[in-house]
Amino acid sequence: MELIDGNAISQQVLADVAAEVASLMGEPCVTFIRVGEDPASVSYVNKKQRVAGEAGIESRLCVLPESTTQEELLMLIDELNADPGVHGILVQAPLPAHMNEREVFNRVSPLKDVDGFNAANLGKLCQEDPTAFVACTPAGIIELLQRSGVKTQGKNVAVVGRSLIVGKPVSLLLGMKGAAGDATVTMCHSRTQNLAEITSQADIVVAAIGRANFITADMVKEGAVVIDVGINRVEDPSRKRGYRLVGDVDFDAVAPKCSLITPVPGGVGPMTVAMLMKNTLKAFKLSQA
Ligand code: L34
Repeated sequence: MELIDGNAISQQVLADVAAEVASLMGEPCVTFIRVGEDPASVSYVNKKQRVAGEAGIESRLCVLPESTTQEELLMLIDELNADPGVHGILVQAPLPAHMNEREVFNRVSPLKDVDGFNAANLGKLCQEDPTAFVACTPAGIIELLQRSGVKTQGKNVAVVGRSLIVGKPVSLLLGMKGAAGDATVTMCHSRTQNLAEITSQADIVVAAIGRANFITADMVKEGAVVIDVGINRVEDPSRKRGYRLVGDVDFDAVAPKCSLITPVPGGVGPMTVAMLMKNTLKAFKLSQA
């Protein structure tokens, strides 16, 4: 068993981005919108701002109170859409329950949609249009597999989870024509019958269901590649923060069966952040074109 080191691979991606940013005339700028004080969102957005700075990308942060109305949020997005100094816009999810996430994601200009969550970019992704912005976590998973030398062509992949942010787009990407795709993908979810039967036949398992330790050893075949997208907080009084992060995979039991597996933390998470910088660079270049 070998670990896929997401921290190390994300550093490679970021070094490439930083080198290209340094050669540009002008500085790419990404603007984050965070609504409310969800602790995970606070920490992810902070991390994204720190990494942006390291890559030579300017970042701005708009924090809105939990009580913000949908209309107020949409107005802010309209302003940022119209601001030529802002190349990328990211509205951190989850939004408060009174908001309509789909409407919010669709309001971001498709040319500034560095999250790849709006309908135009998802449509382009279906069309296999290379100008599409691809959501950062799915794009990061593809990059991890590529840079770890995992061949996907003709492989059976079980994606567990069907979310807009991970399950659906990563299934599309892995099934797409080309060297990073050409897999046979089964997208599984909470209503799937014989889930263990499907995952045990998979050469590659992508776990994105958001339930701690959901994928157990009996569900994975010997020699499989396992990508754990889960980031679940489990109470742990022995830690400073009072919790620790675990994935959707029962790591200790599953890892010995795998040829390659991503840890949590240090797997997919850092790749999400790195791919955001790559998308921001792409948005900057689009704005200059
Ligand atoms: N709009 N909302 C929008 N875009 C996104 O791409 C996200 N996501 C998800 C939540 N909401 C979003 C993120 O940024 C999840 N996510 C994210 C970002 C970074 C990390 C994990 C999830 C990450 O860096 N994880 C580290 C550990 C961080 C820690 O210690 O808390 C890791 O090593 O996994």
